[in-house]
Amino acid sequence: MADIGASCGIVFAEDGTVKKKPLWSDEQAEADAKERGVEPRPKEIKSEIDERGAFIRQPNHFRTPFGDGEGELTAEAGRYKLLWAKGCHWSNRAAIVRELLGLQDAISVNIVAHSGETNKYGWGFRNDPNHEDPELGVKFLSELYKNADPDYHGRCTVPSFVDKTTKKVVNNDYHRLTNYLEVAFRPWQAEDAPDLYPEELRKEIDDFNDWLFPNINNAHYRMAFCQSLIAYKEAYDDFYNAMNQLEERLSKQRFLFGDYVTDSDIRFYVTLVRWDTHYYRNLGPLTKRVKDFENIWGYIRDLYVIPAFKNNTYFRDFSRESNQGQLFASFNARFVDQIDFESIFSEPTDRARLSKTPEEKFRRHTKE
Ligand SMILES: N[C@@H](CCC(=O)N[C@@H](CS)C(=O)NCC(=O)O)C(=O)O
Repeated sequence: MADIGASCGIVFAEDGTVKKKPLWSDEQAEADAKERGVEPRPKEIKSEIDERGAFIRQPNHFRTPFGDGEGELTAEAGRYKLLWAKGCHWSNRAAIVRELLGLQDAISVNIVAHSGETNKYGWGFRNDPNHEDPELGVKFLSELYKNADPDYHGRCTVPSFVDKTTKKVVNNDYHRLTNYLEVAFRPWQAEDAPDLYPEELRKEIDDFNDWLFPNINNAHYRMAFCQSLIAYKEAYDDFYNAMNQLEERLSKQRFLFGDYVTDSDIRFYVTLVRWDTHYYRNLGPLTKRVKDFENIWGYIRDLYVIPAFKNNTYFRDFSRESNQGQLFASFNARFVDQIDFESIFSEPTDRARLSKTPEEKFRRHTKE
């Protein structure tokens, strides 16, 4: 694993010690933004709240699919770059899938982080020399959105799939992005790449993912951004009802669709690993930790130890918090470096007993 540059601007060595602190002060970010005509990021608690105080997420703006149809994007090796952020589970999905499928040579990658100290201008290339993506020559993610649509005024979000030839975001549709990597980018996958989206299961997986989105994936945001207790309670109940159902489902089978990891498992995993470590801080008292769901907790560990999952799960980066000067510093602000996340999540599980192929977590494509 290379340097794990934190979105808070600190870079940690493998052993957790601080190596260096790249500076991107607010003053510098302000000057960079001015030079590039970049506007401040809009705030979701202003523009994405309905009359009941509930959080209504902005729609994804760039949704042209990858495929062979007219007007569709052409899958190609060497042309696209995936931009994602360590804290962001929407984009973490694509980072895991890219690696699971062996698409590292076909699709390049970079990790964005807060611009300046206060992120006034949204995601930027904080961890790169001169705060500039070396392949794209931009400092802020919003430059790539503006290149693609000068009239775009929403939040500029990850995942962003960027065409390096035009320096435009071509797709930010996290609902489908992993499916494009799984299907349209099949020719560039590793020879023994797993089949995460088997053809005969696609309808079932899509339906399941549509259910997972409001009840699990977006539940934290519904709870954390909402501005009324009624909306909070709705999201809270949806989350725990869904967790109870999934706990039951995973008592009988190793993964969500049986013996092999599918696209849905990645979507569930990226939300779950952030719950007890990161999300809980913005929520009120909780019924249960994720760790208290016996089957789900074993299931997360079974996934975590797969290298593509582990390599793209940056616990310390997304759990870190600094709240100096306040009377009570948060638990994570005080203890994040003393928590051995990696060991906790690597504790052995007995989940293999549920599978007819205990040694194999993936269904492989049949040879054509
Ligand atoms: N594209 C979706 C979801 C992706 C998303 O919200 N990503 C977050 C990180 S988890 C992001 O990039 N936020 C940047 C910002 O709001 O400035 C949206 O527009 O709501």
